[in-house]
Parts: sequence; structure tokens; C-alpha cells
Amino acid sequence: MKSLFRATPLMLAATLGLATALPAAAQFAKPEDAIKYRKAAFTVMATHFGRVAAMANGRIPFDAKVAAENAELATTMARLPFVAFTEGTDKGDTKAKAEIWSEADKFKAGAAKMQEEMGKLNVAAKGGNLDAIKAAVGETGKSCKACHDAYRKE
Ligand code: ASC
Repeated sequence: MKSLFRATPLMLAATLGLATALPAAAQFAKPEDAIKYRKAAFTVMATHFGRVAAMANGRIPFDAKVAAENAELATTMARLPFVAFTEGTDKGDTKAKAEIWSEADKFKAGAAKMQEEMGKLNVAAKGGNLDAIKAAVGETGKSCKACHDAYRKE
């Protein structure tokens, strides 16, 4: 059956690109909105990553389907927080260090590294091999920690 609605490549690109293509400042009315948004995104990401990590560490039983669902969600969430590190959001209810803005290229590289490692974990989780998942959880966790050490206040 033919669908009445057909997504053109341009429409798909527009939909997929929305979160990153908009000027960051246009997405948040106030600095505290950006801070709340990025913290929420990190919290949801860490929740889903944490469920996969708990299986990798043997703290909860391994269930391949649940691991794959959680890795997929964590990968999606990993795309979201970084657009919210807008100028002027170094003050307020945040542990963000000033270096995020003074070393913006390094911070961006750290974010990209985490997204890359999370993407590899997503592939591993879809494959369902626990040893591959364990290795990818380890690398992803290291990429989280690297930015916490450099860019998050205690
Ligand atoms: C997690 C989580 C983090 C990272 C970090 C890795 O599960 O919530 O922030 O791993 O602890 O060192």
C-alpha cells in the first residue's frame, strides 16, 4: 500500500539535524534553562548507560535485549547535552568549569570521543556478545571520566 506521506531526503535531514543545527542560543530562553537541559540529558544518558554497565560488571543479570535497548537510548542521549554549554552558562547551578569555554576545542573533542565510544557500545550491544559489551563499557566509562576529571568541579 502506498503511503500518502512520503518523507523526502531533505525532510529527513531536517528532522535528524534539528537538535544540532539550530543556533544553540535560540533553543534556550535563559541560561538556567540550558543548565537544566544538559543536566537532565546527562542524567538520562547515565541511567541507561548504567544499566548496561551493571550487566557488564555482573551486578545485574545479563539480558541481551535489555542491554541493546539501553545502549540505544544512551547513544541517543549522548547527542543532546553539548549544545547546551552556551556562553554565560558557567555560572549558576552547575559544576561546569571555565575551561569548557576557554578550551572549547578540547572539550568538543572529549564530547565527540564519548559519543564515538557510546556508538561502539551500541553496536556491541546489538551484537549481544557480553565480552564485547564489557570492553565497550570500559572504553565508554573512560571517556566519561576524562571530561569529568578535566571539566567538572567536585
Ligand atoms: C557511569 C556514570 C559516569 C561514568 C563514570 C566513569 O556509569 O554515571 O559518570 O560511568 O563514572 O568513570
